[in-house]
Amino acid sequence: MKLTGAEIVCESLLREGVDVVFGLPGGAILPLYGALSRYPQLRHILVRHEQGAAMAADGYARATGKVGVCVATSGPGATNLVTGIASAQMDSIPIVAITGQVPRPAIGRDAFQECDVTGITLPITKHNYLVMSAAEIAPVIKEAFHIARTGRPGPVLVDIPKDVLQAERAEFVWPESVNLPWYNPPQEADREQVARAARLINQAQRPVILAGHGILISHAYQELRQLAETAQIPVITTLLGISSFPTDHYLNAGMPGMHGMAYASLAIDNADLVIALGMRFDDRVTGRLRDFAPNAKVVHVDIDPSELGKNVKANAPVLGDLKCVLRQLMPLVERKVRVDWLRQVDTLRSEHPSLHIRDTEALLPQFVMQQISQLTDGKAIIVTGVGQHQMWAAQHYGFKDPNTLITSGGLGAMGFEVPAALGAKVGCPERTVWSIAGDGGFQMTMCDLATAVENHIDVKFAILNNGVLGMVRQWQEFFYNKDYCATVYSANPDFVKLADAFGIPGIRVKEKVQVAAAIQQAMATPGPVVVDFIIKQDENVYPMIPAGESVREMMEEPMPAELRPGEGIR
Ligand SMILES: Cc1ncc(C[n+]2csc(CCOP(=O)(O)OP(=O)(O)O)c2C)c(N)n1
Repeated sequence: MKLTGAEIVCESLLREGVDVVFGLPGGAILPLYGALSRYPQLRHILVRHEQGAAMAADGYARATGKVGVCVATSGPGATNLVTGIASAQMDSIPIVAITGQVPRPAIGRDAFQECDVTGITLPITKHNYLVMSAAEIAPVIKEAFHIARTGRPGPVLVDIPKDVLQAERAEFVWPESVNLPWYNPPQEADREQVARAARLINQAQRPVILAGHGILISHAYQELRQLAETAQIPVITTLLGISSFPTDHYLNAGMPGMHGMAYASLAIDNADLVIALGMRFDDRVTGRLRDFAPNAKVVHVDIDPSELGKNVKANAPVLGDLKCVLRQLMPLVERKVRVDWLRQVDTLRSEHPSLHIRDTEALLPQFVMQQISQLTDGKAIIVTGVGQHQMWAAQHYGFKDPNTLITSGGLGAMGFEVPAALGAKVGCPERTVWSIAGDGGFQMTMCDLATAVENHIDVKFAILNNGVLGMVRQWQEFFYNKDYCATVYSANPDFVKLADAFGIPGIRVKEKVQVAAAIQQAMATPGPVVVDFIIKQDENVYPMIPAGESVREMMEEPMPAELRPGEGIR
């Protein structure tokens, strides 16, 4: 029996195991919505802005490990997806975006709501397609999912003209396999490359592991732990690598870089070997490249050949899937006891207590994060926006399980926290999900509170409300002579009343003593809840390595009296 293009899309999504799509309709994509209503197995979650659809698909993908799907109409619908797609590309997240396009005869005529979305998204997708016949839809969708989820994952966009969705019928044939001779993501690594890496690891006196997002993507947590424990190597996790190694493990040496723990950056500075696993030497990690890990040789394992040597030249580059490579590597790695080096890292940790929270009356955001961590036992999924709160969440939440920090690391897109949290909760309904927002980012996508209410998505929305674009304010304080131009939000809405307007509870917290009770109340209340924490406005994130500088220029918070040797104890 012949099906319409729209029906073929639905059948194909079902074959790919899709059970939920995030989207918002419009003219060019309407035929797909006409078909969707006949496919109740495909749950459609109607967002309030297409950026939310892309980011929800991203959150869903990160939380579940499956491909997230978003749908938008042509023109403005498609362009509204762009920030979410770019974020997914930077962070290697598998999503498939399906967009409607104007009918084939109208393409290239500046038709109403026409835009060249394959052109626009070419540099921010792993691959994209303009599908010009109904017969191509099934093979294209099969390929799109395959490309999105394999190798280094990433977003794939499928643009389908309205008449292909609606008017054309074709036989639905689900291909048995994909035929992509040009696309062969590596699995096992070359044995000589692995042997060279093993030799460097065995020879090293002061090695550190820099664990990135690749550990999570390739499910290599056990292998990472085995390597670290066997060779007694401290594990430093990048922002996107957080939760790939338990925070409370004795070998966890924190997060490096611009707002990482001082001891992590200093450990890299002292190391004689950096073992970089599935990370890309982002500038927020390395600072000034010529001063990064000045005494270290480098082993770099990655699945993407373009990452090897891109920012940091490796003495032992290894191309392959991390899980496979670590399994190849382990039999070659010698068991070690490294008393001196681990003691040195411990000394750095006690001399640079980056995670100490000052004992003050003021409501500090670090304290709020620490309380959320304790009251969720480190087992919630934490979805952040971008800014100071993102760094406080990364620093002060004690992540126990893999894939539990969801954040826009590469693109750094404010507004990610609300929709991505919705996607995470839809994907993992059994888990507690906290969205951690700044008052700035929250206002970018808070319209999707309605999506939470309408679809009964039980996310707890914390706002670390400082009344400013905090991270930018901090840069102005440090680097722009305290010229606070355009960073003060003097007319924020009342977020408790706002929650009420959406029909959900809102709790305001102004005092330290109210924090724990508010968190508990939010978690005891079924359904979405907003908690507005009014935090100290001018609190800064420490440590800070200024952009383009090195660990030598790191700004640390002055050591509090209670931690100074010989002081504080009377
Ligand atoms: C979409 C977008 N626009 C601008 C920025 C630049 N930016 C980075 S952090 C930040 C401030 C964030 O403010 P808020 O969400 O209130 O969080 P806070 O830093 O106060 O915790 C801005 C404007 C960005 N990252 N993303």
